[in-house]
Amino acid sequence: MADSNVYPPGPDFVRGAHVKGMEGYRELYRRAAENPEEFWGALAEQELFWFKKWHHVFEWNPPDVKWFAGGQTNVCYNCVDRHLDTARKNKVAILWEGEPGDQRQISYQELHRLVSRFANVLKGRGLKTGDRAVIYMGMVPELPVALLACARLGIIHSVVFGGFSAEALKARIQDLEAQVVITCDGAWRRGKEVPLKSAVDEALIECPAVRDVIVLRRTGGAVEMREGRDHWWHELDEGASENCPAEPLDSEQPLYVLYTSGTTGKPKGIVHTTAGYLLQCVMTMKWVFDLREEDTYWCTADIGWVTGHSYIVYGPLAAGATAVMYEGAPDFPQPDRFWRLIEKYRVSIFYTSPTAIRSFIRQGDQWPNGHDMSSLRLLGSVGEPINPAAWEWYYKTIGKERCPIVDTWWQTETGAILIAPMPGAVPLKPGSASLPLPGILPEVVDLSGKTRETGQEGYLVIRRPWPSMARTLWRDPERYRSQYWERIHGSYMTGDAARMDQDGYFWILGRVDDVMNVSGHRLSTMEVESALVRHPAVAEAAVVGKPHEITGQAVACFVTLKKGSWDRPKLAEELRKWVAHEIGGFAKPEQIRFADALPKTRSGKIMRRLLREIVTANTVTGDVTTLEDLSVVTQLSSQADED
Ligand code: 7RM
Repeated sequence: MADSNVYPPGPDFVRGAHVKGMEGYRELYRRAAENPEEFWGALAEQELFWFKKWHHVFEWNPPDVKWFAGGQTNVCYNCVDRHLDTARKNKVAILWEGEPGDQRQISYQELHRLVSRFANVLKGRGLKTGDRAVIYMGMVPELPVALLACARLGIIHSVVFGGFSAEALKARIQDLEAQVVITCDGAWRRGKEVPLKSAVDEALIECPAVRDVIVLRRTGGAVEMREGRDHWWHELDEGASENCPAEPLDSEQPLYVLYTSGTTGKPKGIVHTTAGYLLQCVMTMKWVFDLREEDTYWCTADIGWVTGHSYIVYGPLAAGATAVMYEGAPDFPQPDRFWRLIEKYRVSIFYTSPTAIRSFIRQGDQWPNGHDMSSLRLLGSVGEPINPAAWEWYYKTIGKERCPIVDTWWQTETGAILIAPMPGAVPLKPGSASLPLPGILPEVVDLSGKTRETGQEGYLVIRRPWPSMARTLWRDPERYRSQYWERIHGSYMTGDAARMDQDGYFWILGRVDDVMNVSGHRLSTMEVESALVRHPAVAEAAVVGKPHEITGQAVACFVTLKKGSWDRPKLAEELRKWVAHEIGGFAKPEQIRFADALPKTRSGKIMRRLLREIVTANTVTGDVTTLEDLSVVTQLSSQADED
């Protein structure tokens, strides 16, 4: 990762940009650092609608923080209602295309009607502020409608990505004690139906708190509807009134819980609240995406991940954008579906992941080259480090060397982008997320919390609270404190390694904990290990991330078996399917290796470093003096890859 090429912003881009030139960036950054209360207070007043003004900008008693305490607002009101007495009322909010090619254009006014009606449906089921809804749907317009309807009433929503299995869904419904599940009959993916409702049925066998299931008809596939519990969305919606005022809610009212992988087998329920979260989503739409009234903006993430929450739903809508939303796979019916959509809708801002970019590179330049993408003016990347080669390809082949690329570093926990270039101000260096946004104080430190020297690797921490940070973990404030705030006292521990160069640019190097990143999706090694040992044949399992050309990392598993005679190749295939069943298709291991024992220290700890070396280089070079049984390593490395 040499800091070879530097790309300063082009004069045309700078002219129209929200923040112009390095002086513009430095001035904002300085103001936020010197007086955060004044800085964020002024933005909150200017950018959000309030039912009642706050009395304090923030109150910080580590690790507890309150932003805009005493204030009352409503996220849905800010995303929808307040646009209705402006020229945006008939502007398209959501420009949707289904995988089969069906289309919908929903204006802010129409969105208001849809959301109000569905909020009344939820009210009609007896749901109120503080109740919980689990949402398990495909990428259809009713998904943002469901989120916004919950936000309108203060019902805490938790979206479970449609790629998660019934098992994973069940665990989330139970942890949250949700009263309602909102789902679809199915979703379209590569021309096939992903059955969602049947997964809900399977999950609900052990979820007594769920009173109602609301089912949107999307694919028309056959579903079972249980009398008294299951209701069709369209039937409930038919009689619902379009008058449903947004509830004035406390600034710190929980907005949603999003489960993400941590270092244990149990996913963490990240809790985001109302005012601070929304403010930082809106600000980053301007600072990072440089959003203008006339833009057509497209973030290709799934709403099941945090990127979809902040940058398909809440950020763009609060900023009054026209956002493209696409239901299906990028390569359906052909590898040029994304480029076709950019050409068709004249997309100007395009935000995707390095994994997607690398797979486009592999498919060949003829696919993008066959389309007129001259509408593009800004490109974005998120989810994992982007390697300079992929960056250069994105810049040249997609952006035609006209469009800045914003490499955005953030996490489910941070709520919004924290480190990224302001495109009209900050020169780009391929592979670096560049400089922190205003109000963000990142540092690279050693384990004692001491700042590392320029150019040295260390742990990435954030020194001061910011408005969109996670407030706690659902029903586990202790884990929140110890995981994030205790390791380096008083600082937020990101779990990423990084280094800062002589220009103050941050280079993110990846996770330092047992979290893998597969196609930009977070997955814990322990989660996969726990899934494996639930299989009757498995005695012990150890899982590591293996470098992968396209997906960044792939899941590699080391397994020891219980006594018995096993058909190993057959069992390996069965275990791969088993993990997909227990967690979801995206977690399917690439590789299963069998061993008589796993490499352990004398105290019994699995030596993951060795396993990582084995899957990367197929040999072990480092220190093995703490290893109990050296023959294990020989056995593991001599095994040919299963794939
Ligand atoms: C938004 C999101 C978070 C983890 C994070 C990093 C990695 C994300 C970048 C990145 C390098 C980036 N949330 N990560 N963005 N690494 N450069 N621009 O992805 O909670 O699912 O994952 O993803 O390791 O800690 S997430």
